[in-house]
Amino acid sequence: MNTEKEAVARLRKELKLSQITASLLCARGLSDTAAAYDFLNPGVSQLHDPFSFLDMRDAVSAIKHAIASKKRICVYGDYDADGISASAILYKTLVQMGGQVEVFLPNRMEHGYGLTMDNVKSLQGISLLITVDCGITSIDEIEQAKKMGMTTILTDHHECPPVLPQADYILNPHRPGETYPFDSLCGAGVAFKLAQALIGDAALEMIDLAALATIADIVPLLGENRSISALGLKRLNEEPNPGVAALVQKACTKRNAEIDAQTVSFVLAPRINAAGRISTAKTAFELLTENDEEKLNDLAEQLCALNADRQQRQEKVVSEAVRMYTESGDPSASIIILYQKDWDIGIVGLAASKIAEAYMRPTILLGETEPGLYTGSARSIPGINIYEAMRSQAKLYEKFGGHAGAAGLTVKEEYLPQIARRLDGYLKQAYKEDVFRPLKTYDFEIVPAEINNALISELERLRPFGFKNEQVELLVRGARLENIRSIGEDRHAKFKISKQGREINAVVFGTSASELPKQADIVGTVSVNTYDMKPQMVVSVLSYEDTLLQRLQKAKKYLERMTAPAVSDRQIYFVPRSLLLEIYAVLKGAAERKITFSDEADVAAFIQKYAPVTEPERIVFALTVFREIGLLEMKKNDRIHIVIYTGKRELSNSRLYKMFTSGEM
Ligand SMILES: [Mn+2]
Repeated sequence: MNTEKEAVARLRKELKLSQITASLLCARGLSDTAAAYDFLNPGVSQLHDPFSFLDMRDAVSAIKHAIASKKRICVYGDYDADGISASAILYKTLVQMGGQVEVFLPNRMEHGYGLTMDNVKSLQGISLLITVDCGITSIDEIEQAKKMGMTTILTDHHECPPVLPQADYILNPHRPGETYPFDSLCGAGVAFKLAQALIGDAALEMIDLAALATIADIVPLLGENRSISALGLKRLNEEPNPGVAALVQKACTKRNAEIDAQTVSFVLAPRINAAGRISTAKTAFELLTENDEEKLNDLAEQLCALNADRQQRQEKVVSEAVRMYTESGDPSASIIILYQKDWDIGIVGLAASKIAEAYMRPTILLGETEPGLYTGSARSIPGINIYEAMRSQAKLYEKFGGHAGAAGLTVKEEYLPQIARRLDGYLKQAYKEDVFRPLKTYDFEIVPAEINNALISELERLRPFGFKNEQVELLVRGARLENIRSIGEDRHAKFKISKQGREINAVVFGTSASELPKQADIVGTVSVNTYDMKPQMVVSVLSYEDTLLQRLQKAKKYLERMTAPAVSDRQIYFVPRSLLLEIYAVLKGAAERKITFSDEADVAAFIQKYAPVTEPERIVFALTVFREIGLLEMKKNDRIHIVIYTGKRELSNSRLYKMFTSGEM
């Protein structure tokens, strides 16, 4: 067995890499030279043979036959960026081949996700039905299509249920016994493989759409997906689909900035998704398939407006969900399940990701679609397979499907409390507690002297970054922060990181100059600043140990200024009644024994020692609540004396406690 060190040395030598890049590749599981080489050189040669799919040859002949005999073909897609891109790829391919093609995109509000019975019944006169990004769970609907005389080709990438629909041909990399060598394609990735099988290299002209969907659908950016996204991003920058180009023009404020995976995730995909979420996916489909410039500009504008609307609706669901959770959620439960009659089912998935991220819990949010029937989305956190977890309760859903990271479901209202309890039980049994804590990770520890443009351009070769191939985060431990200057109306700051006599420029967003410490462990990404072409670090995490007293003072100030608890405040500050009682007992003991303290940190340390609470922020919360209800006074002469007042007190008389719990009273 080779040791890690030997592997790093071998990669350095054989691929002429720096120590840092070679170590990074090994740490990401690419210690084999050939695998590392492929990773660094994504390209057409790494696209697999589409005919490795079990049913590809037969599916291709069925399609060619339908085209030759002038039969009507329906591409049945989906309303998200993946389903829309998949539909666009196949539509363009079939039109190019001379096919009579129509596209059906279900409407989220009217029909819901995927192939539905009513929609299939509406496809009178269709001879060949090809699903993209959906269909793998639609047993009855495929049967119906066949009854109506359709030949059916099912292309999908979702997990396969135990019994598959009796489609004529199935292209799904997850299908049991499938011979295709890569199982993480997105729906548009599968459609792209079909296009390759049908028209060969001409399909490469649509690889930008496949890349867009691959990034938007959050499939791992590894293996073939890495080549698809790298090639597709290159095309997006050089010769993009005209609709995407129009959207970039409207949506991207920075002229001529490179379109990278982050632009796709944060700018393009949300706008394409917005169409299906709150209006009709048709708008986005047209954008990807039209050519008329004027029409494209109009469509791009519509998508930007829909996206603004989507953001607003999302804010509403998020803030209501936060309120419900902080008021009556159980912080010890390992999953958050919330539902409201009027929640927009096009939005709940996005809102669920925000809640999951904020509280580090898998989250399911649902809205009512029919009386007593709820439809919603689950979003997971890293390390938890939500699909597996939810599948353990499959009998309780009307409809269910998804992946490790996200799932969708339809369920009767009466089952929701039971589902919440059972999923909590399942997750507690299946996972260790530490998956519920936020990760603070970095890839490599470095000193400023090692950061230079050569290293940065080597690290660039690991792009595109995204799911399962995250941005490279570097740690500079014990760095001094010098020349701190505020930028952007003091919302952000610029400074120099210095260590061992060498320094580099750094910038931090969302932290003002006055909040920065003199010294910190800094985790961030490195890039070349386009203004001066010098390396700079974009800081993602600044961690520095405040003294206990500093943390207490900060917490006190923060709580004094608070008017409504923010998303994460409950986890940091809130102390429930039972724990308040324990802290109270400890303070009462100190008062009775006439123990005095040198300062507030000394009081906090005493509480930490005798009560089951360690975080200074929570101690400040407890002390503030006691003061507010007139239970406690801390008298300060040269030392602090604790004075406890007796008599009945109501927690509801505490402004702070009430703010965190107003729904429970
Ligand atoms: Mn998909």
